[in-house]
Amino acid sequence: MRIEREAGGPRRAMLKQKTALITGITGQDGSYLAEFLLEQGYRVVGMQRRSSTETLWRIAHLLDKIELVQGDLLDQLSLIEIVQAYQPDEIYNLAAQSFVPTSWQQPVLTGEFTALGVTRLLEAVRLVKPDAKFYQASSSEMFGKVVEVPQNERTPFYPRSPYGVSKVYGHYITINYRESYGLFAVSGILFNHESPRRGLEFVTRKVTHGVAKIKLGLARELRLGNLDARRDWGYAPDYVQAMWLMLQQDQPDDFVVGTGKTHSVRQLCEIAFGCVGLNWEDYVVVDPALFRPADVDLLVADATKARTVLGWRPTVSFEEMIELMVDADLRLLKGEDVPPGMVAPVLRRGI
Ligand code: NDP
Ligand code: GDR
Repeated sequence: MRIEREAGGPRRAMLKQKTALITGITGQDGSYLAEFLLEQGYRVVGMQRRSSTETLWRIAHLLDKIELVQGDLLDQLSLIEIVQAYQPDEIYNLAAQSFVPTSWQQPVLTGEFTALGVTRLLEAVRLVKPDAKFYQASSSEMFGKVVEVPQNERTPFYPRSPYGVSKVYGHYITINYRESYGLFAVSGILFNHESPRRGLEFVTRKVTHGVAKIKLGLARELRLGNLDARRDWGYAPDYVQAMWLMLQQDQPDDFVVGTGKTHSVRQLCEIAFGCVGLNWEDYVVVDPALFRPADVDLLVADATKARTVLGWRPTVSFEEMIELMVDADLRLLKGEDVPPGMVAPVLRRGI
């Protein structure tokens, strides 16, 4: 718990609990960030969009500790009303259409959520709570067809998907509101980060879940796209701490966050199948339908600034993370106890 003392000395001292608003609280990062902020003593308010189906499985274990409010990045007034009602000290904008392939199928909607949604939320902050600190979830996908290796805060962007283009917009509008209106608005350029809570469509989880299914005799092959793509993959719980650290600085600034190590999808397969004593080449099938119209070939972070200014460091290696994800997926499919926030209702039924 962070304690702030008022003028008047210890006798008048009082606890001032900070309020954090998280958009995208039902997503992978939102769930870990909510856990982390609760541990720091925050009042946590999560914005959830209306859905006819259950989306709360990642935060089911937190529901009696957080407050949920309905709102949507597409709806300006809902954002203004939420900021007005909760008066947050810190706002973490994690909501987005975050799956890169979908951004080619729904480029306009991706732009509405992932690009213009940032402006809508910044407008709410500017109008209602300009002293709130604002975090924008920017992405290494902005570097795209990289112009230098490794990538840091000064590396020029070259996005390769409608998603990447939308994130570049979100990044610059955040900086623009900082410079135009003096908001404490920061952009965290986070490289890929994964966990047992990762959506099944993303490649790490697709592989660890696929390995578990094959090991248990529930599948015979795993279909993948580009095995040569290289990513700087870290562990999601480490990354939400970097988000928080950015908002605890005296001055707003932007930071690259990543491990500085890169692996190919092929190496990911080798390690994940190796965890259960199988040879990946016996099971992986390359499916041309899974290749992207334009891919990002190589990402690797130079996170020197985050290390020196924020004191941030990753704590879990790529190999350790893949092992814990394979283990969690094996447990899930065997019906054993799994880490909190992992069990989607649909998976519990074994689909
Ligand atoms: P997820 O896809 O797991 O979560 C996305 C969240 O956004 C969900 O809670 C989703 O709600 C919500 N959302 C989507 N559209 C809207 C909308 N119109 N209004 C309100 N909420 C909406 O993403 P991650 O947790 O992995 O990522 C968090 C953020 O960080 C995203 O912005 C992503 O682009 C970015 N990022 C992620 C990285 C990663 O490696 N994970 C790396 C760099 C950036 P619902 O449950 O209803 O679908
Ligand atoms: P990415 O993650 O696009 O980097 O975006 P994803 O896991 O989807 O892809 C990583 C790389 O793996 C290759 N790949 C496959 N990808 C998927 N999803 N499925 C496959 O079958 C497959 N086969 C090969 C891809 O071509 C790609 O090169 C993630 C998201 O979380 C974004 O929201 C975030 O901004 C970035 O990470 C940083």
